[in-house]
Amino acid sequence: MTKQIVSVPDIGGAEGVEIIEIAIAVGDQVEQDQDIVTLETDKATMDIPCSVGGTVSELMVSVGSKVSQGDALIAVDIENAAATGGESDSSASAEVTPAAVAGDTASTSQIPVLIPDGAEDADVIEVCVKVGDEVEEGDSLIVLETDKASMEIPTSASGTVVSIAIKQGDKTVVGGEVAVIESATGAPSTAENRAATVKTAAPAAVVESPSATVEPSNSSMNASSIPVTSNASVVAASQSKDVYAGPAARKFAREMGIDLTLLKGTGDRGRIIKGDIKAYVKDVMTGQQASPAVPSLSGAGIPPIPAVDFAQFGDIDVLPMSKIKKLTAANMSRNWLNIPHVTQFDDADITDLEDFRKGLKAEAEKRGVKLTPLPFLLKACAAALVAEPSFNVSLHHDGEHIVQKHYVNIGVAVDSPVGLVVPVIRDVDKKGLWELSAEFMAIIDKARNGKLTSADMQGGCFTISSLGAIGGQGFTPIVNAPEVAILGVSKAEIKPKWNGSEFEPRNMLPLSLSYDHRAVNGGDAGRFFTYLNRVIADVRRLLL
Ligand code: CAO
Repeated sequence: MTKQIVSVPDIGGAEGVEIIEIAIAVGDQVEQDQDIVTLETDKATMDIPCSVGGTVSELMVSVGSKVSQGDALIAVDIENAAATGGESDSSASAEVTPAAVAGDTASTSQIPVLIPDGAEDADVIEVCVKVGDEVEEGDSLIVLETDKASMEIPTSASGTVVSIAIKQGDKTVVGGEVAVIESATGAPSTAENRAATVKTAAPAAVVESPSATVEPSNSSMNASSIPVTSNASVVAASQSKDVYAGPAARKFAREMGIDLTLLKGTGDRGRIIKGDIKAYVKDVMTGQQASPAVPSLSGAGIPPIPAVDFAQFGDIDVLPMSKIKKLTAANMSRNWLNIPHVTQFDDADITDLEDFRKGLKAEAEKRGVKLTPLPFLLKACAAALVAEPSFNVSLHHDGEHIVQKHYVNIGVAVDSPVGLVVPVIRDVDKKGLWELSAEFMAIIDKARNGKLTSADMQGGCFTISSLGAIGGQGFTPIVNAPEVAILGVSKAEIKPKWNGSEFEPRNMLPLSLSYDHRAVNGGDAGRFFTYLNRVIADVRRLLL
């Protein structure tokens, strides 16, 4: 095992350049040419690749450090020193300086890549390569953006980038040089070859009609076509132009198909780094981050709500939404748009239930639990789900099957300081009232203190959303997919009820049952709701 120091290569003479991102940590395996740090000058950002492959044993810099050529960045332990030259101090610049590769030799030629016709007067929004990079024919060198489209300018030759004549923020002119590629087997660097480069890269047709069917911007290209982004990507590209992110992060986002405007940067000054993109993708894959609400709505052909400048009407503050609030908003939109909801209303008579509950208060106190109506409702809903299994289902994702569940897990919507969360209580049908009350209290406490794990919120069959302690006569709850139904509970009130001979004061609990009409029909819902109300009205039925 040999330790090698990786240092700052030739960075064009820039001194004291700030490190704005470190992409690796001690213990990481790095490969040769893998980007390890990103530097930022007042003009551009650049990724510094590792000159060797191995295990990172030490970080010699941190975000905010100022570095110049030759400064040590990291130490790397390598298995076989001979394989990488066996030097104890390897400068990353050795292999990548323009000086080292410039100039024609007998076996190489230098091929300039120029701005083609039709790509003039565009903004350079990204430079995808750096001096020293190995590129394949068709790889993108730069990304341009006009007010109509974004497009990538590919290299027409494979080889090493020996110079880059353009930088982010530049405006393009036809024939302007983008970069020079040194090609081992390339054609000679002649005027004829330059013309060929322009000709094969000419994007005029696609640039003039950006809505035409085109390859996605991140696909690899051949030299005879320059893909522009699809309409959707054009929107994303123009939005992401204002995002604070470096070329490497932008390139990575394009590869992953991520719209950078949806991310919050954790880098210096809010800069989006690759780690933010990875975390976003992970959240989406694990369901902790829903697909963005607004873009998906627009994508579904629903006209977006126009932006309004509220400040013109009076003083305002624009406050950030918590992660949970954003997630709830996206989930609600998704569920509201996907699920054909029906909501049925009824009042359950809880006069006897309340007498029973109040009679248990002293015992509840002794047991250290607070007995609200909710554990009774949990028990009653579990009984109804068992009695009417047509409600204990989910739609299969293939859209052709129904998943019949033989377990009874019920979620309870909790209004927590960070937003609305729905922890799930498992096997409600198998638990007694005291056990349920204790578990209910514990999970509410967890929810209100932000301690819920994603496992606590998974696996529900049905949800209860109670605004009973707050007020209101009824509401239409939104089904919490993939569940098929949700019970809304409002504030109980004494109402006159006709008993056949006279009006009696009864304690009535307004309930609203929303269900997914794709999975459940009105008859099933009517039977479920009637059964539920009967059990609530006479909790002795829970024993049957
Ligand atoms: N009618 C009248 N009183 C009620 C009631 C009802 N339906 N439900 C509860 N109460 C009473 C309780 O009995 C308790 O009074 P006592 O102390 O005298 O017994 C009091 O209101 C306070 O109850 P609580 O809030 O401590 O407990 P809870 O079990 O009723 O509710 C919870 C717990 C977590 C459901 C609730 O706090 C909550 O967060 N609700 C919000 C849910 C929400 O936001 N849903 C989204 C709506 S849109 O889909």
